[in-house]
Amino acid sequence: MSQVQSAAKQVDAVVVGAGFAGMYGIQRLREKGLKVQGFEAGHSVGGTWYWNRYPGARVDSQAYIYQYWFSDELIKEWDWSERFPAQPETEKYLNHVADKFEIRKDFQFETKVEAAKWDDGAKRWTVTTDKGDVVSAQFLLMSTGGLSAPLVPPFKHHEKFKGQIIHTGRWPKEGVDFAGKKVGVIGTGATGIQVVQTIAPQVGQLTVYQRTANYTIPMRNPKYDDADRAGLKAGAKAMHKRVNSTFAGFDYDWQATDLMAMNPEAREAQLNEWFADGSLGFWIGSIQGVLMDESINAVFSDFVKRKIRARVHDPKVADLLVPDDHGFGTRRVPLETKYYEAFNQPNVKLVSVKKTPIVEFTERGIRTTEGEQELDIVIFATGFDAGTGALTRVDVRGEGGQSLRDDWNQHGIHTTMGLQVHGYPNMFMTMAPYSPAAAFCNVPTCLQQQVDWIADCVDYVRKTGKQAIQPGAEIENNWLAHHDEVANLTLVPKTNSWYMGSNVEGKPRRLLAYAGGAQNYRAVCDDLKAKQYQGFEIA
Ligand code: NA7
Repeated sequence: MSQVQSAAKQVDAVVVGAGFAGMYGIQRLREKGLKVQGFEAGHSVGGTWYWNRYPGARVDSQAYIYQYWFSDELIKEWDWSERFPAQPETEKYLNHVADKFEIRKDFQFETKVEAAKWDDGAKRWTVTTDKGDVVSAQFLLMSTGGLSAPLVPPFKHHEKFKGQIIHTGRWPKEGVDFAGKKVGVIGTGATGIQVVQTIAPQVGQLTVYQRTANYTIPMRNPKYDDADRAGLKAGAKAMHKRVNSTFAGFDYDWQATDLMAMNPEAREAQLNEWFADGSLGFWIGSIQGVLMDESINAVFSDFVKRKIRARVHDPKVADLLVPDDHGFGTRRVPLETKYYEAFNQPNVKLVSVKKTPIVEFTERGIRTTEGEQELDIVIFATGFDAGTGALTRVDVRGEGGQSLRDDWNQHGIHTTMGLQVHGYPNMFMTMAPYSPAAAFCNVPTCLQQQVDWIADCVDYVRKTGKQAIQPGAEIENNWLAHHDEVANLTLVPKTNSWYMGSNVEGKPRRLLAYAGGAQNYRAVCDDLKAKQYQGFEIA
């Protein structure tokens, strides 16, 4: 053991991040008898649902599939208020879980992990934090979130602006008063859309800076009554089984409908029926051809464009809000509520930064090629360095002192099923690239599956008296080849978005999420476990 390690606090596993996955990681690893130490930068649990407290933040998955399955008692006692709960409710749920299962006692909050270094001799990780902690652990679980490293584009003279600048992913706990204010929102992804539709009725004046128009689906969000809740709770077991068996971890799945064989009226009626569900079911619960076949995709794209256009009064504004450079569903499809109606308000202005780019920030606001707009507050809804950002912002050093950041920069991002990386023994990840969890999944479904697999793998290593496990180079290369093959069967790589890493300058362009289906991914993971991690190096 090195000197650093002997002086360090000794645990079996360090868990980084107290979001959905990290909390469950603590729970599962404890059950396996491990002594765990969690670290979380926020001052409480929640992860995404702690940081993203911007106005309008809300899940796009139905409440009763956006939860933990490990405790029947928890399912029975927790009452969701509506189909798509807002951020405070999900945060409250996660706090309730943390209290009930005493998750907090194993977490140190307001503490950022700065570095994690693998010791080849001791076969342990040394984890250091910004608070001076040094912890030695056999296993490291990086449950750092797939959408948790905020991106702030380098706008010229950003620092000159005298007003307030806020990134949605770092929203102030005390809230923001918009009354009478001139507000600018940059970005119109799932987040920007939620912000705009929520603050449009509150602000003095709103200017929305849009680069790419997105396809959307109107959210249908009924409140649940006691009878709804009782029914959903009674069906929880079946629902759990169902979400584990579908392509994207939702309760809906691809249908066998032959849309293209229908006459135009029947086709329109079918599309309307899917659309009316008011969920992502129109996208990933319709037909798989929407993601695979250009002509089917064009039918969906045309349908949604017509729906958008019909809601916007000014045809020139509608022209800007209708996507013109990609097909439906090839980037994340946000659910919206009265988003388009916001642009019918006289105090809301849409600026296409494709047509009139942002030149610079000024003391008073933002200057585009069209002129200066005075602003009191600028909201950056500019997204995240998805999949990798939270991992590479920590100085992770694997075998031989290899830096994960440099490794991925030099050799491209590589993982085995988003669970481990060759060269980084005993480091496990959730929501990392090349698993469905990275994007194509109802996140809690895939996170729980990943954490279960990780806990079993760790348990296997311990029970067999071994010290370390990592994927071999061959299995990793095979997974990447399979990942690429499946990705290229879809239309997604044709479009730029965080799915492809193209929102981050210099990031290698490759589909972040495994597109072969969450249920198939689960089967591959189960098979690996059954075959005692064949293809992995266990020492
Ligand atoms: P997204 O989906 O990455 O959206 C970010 C938005 O910010 C998007 O409209 C971007 O335009 C825009 N953006 C980014 N940089 C710039 C610059 N420099 N200038 C103008 N506009 C810019 O992030 P979200 O937070 O909305 O959503 C992330 C996920 O969280 C979401 O998919 C859900 O899964 C939950 P672009 O489209 O790149 O042209």
